Amino acid sequence: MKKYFYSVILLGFWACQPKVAPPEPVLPIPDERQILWQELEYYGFIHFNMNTFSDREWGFGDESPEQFNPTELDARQWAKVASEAGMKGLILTAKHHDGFVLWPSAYTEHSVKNSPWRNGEGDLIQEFVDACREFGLKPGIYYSPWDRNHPDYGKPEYITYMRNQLTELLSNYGEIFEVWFDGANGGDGWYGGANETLRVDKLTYYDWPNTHALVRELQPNAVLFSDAGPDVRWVGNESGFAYETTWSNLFRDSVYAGMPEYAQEWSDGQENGSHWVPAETNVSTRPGWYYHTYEDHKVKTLDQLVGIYYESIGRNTSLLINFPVDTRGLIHEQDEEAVLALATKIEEDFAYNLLGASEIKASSERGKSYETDNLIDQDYESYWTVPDNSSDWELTFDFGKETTFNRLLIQEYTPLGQRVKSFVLEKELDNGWEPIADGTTVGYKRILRFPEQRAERIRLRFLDAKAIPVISEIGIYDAPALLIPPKISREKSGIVTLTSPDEDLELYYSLGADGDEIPYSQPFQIDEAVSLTTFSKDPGSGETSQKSVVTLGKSKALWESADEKIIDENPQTYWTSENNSIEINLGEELDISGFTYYPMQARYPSGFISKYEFQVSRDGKLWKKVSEGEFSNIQNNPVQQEIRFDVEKARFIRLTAIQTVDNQAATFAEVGIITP
Ligand code: FUL
Repeated sequence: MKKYFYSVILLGFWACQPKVAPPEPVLPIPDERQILWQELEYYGFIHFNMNTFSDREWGFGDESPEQFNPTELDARQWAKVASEAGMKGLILTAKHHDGFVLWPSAYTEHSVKNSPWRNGEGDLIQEFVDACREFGLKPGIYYSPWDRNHPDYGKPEYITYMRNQLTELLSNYGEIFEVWFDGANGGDGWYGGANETLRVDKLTYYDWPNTHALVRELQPNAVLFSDAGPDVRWVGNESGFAYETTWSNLFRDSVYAGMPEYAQEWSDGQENGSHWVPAETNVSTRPGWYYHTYEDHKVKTLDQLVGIYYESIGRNTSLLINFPVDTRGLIHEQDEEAVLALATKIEEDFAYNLLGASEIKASSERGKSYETDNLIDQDYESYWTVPDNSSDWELTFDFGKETTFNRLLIQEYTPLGQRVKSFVLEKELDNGWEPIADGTTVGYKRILRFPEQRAERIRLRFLDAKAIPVISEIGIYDAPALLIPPKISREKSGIVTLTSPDEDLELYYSLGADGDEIPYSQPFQIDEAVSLTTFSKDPGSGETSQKSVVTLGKSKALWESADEKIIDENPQTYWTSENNSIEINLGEELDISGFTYYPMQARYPSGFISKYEFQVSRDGKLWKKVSEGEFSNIQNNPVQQEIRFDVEKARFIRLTAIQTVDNQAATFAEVGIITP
């Protein structure tokens, strides 16, 4: 009898706690190492190697180990800055395209062991991993498959060399969280003295399946990065943004590292992609990846970095921000200041989830384990979802009082696959609901920014998905406004206009290093080259934005060329030259010490100049070649290129494309001169 009694109680208890099965996964899903990686979200890149000393972006491979000589190298400083900036890991360029290696490899003489640094006794990979571990960061390794130094590059022997080096890197320094394989190959190089152009078949030459298997064997927990994954893929640009629709799914077998069409066709993933290969957004604090003194004033501003944060982490990718470590061997003070300011701002933006104080109602609940409380418990593992086959995917949040907000954050529970295809956030008005913001994919994290709203009740509706939504976290925030410097635009005539997204702000500018601060009221004329400092001020609080400093060249008022678009001061317009060359009449004889070339700015650009020749003339008849060379890395990073030379007198200039990246006719968005 007693036994029966207990059984009834147990049965009753069981009946009150109905076990509801979790939703079926929607394939593909991440594996364990990808799940751990995605939680890192934010980590740093260190570009520091031979290029730091040769002042290049892509070394040719003929550099001497003697050149590598940092004076105050301190990997602990890198790790300290990265951890204070909220990063969870750091990836170091162990070997870049010039082939120089930062550890005493047994397989090459082109290494720190033959450099003056630490009298040839140094091992920078060791110093780097020790520093990372001391500051709680995960260390990662960048290794360039393209090697412009090695005599065997292009032959099967080089693959053995590459694997020997990877074995050193991945066996001797403890756990590595990410191995970063670069897809670049620009062709020519020193190659042990052969000085030739070698283009390998990127699909087959590196025998990726076996190279990947080696990495897996030596570092089973590391994720492998390349355009094609297999674990993490490139976002397709080096400007720091992902696309509004970003799937972690990819038809991986159709992609290989360095394939020319990758950026245009594959980088945003595919809804029905066969494999889970999430994207990583990589971007530098400056235009270049390596340190150049001439970019000291081009460190990204706070509003640029904040934009990058929202358009990368906020669009279902991780964020890898690069530090171009300087010739001392330190992260430059300005880059440090920039990333710390970003960390403070992001902390402010997400300081308080307003949904914590709201009453949440879901139109349909799946059962106790999947209730709406899970959405705000800051535990990614717990989630809210609805019964199978339910198509009622709506959540209402009641703040209980009028509340101000301007951010929405959503996280899908990706171990069950990426599902959401579209959603809308609405607020309640007296006569119904009004949309505030909408989006397409969500993935690991999606953040929307919108103008300040006030409402007592809001609702989030998932409109379309591959299967029932499974949502880990939702946040509504009220991020404080960011005071940003004015936007500067200039006309060919030299007229400069300052604009601000916020009409209430006062704008100021000054000319030259010690110019007076002038309140901006109307466009002003600048004829001669000068540095222009601008900032905004909130008249209410008296607070000012960061100062922005730009160098403006001599005005182009007198200039003439085949097409105005080359010289209209607007890099968004461009001109295509069928003979790959443009001439500009400067209208007067000037001393010039360099030129600038802005490549075409578009999602699908063409005709970037990769090899150039630059000539000057005083009379338009007799021409003198003053510079020739390559625009390294222009394909991945199409920022303004600056070339300097000894002062020349010129009234006419001619820029010729000897080669373009895609062999199409050369395009020119803007061309300018540098004056001494
Ligand atoms: C590119 C390289 O060519 C650049 O030099 C840099 O290392 C960047 C992160 O990747 O493909």
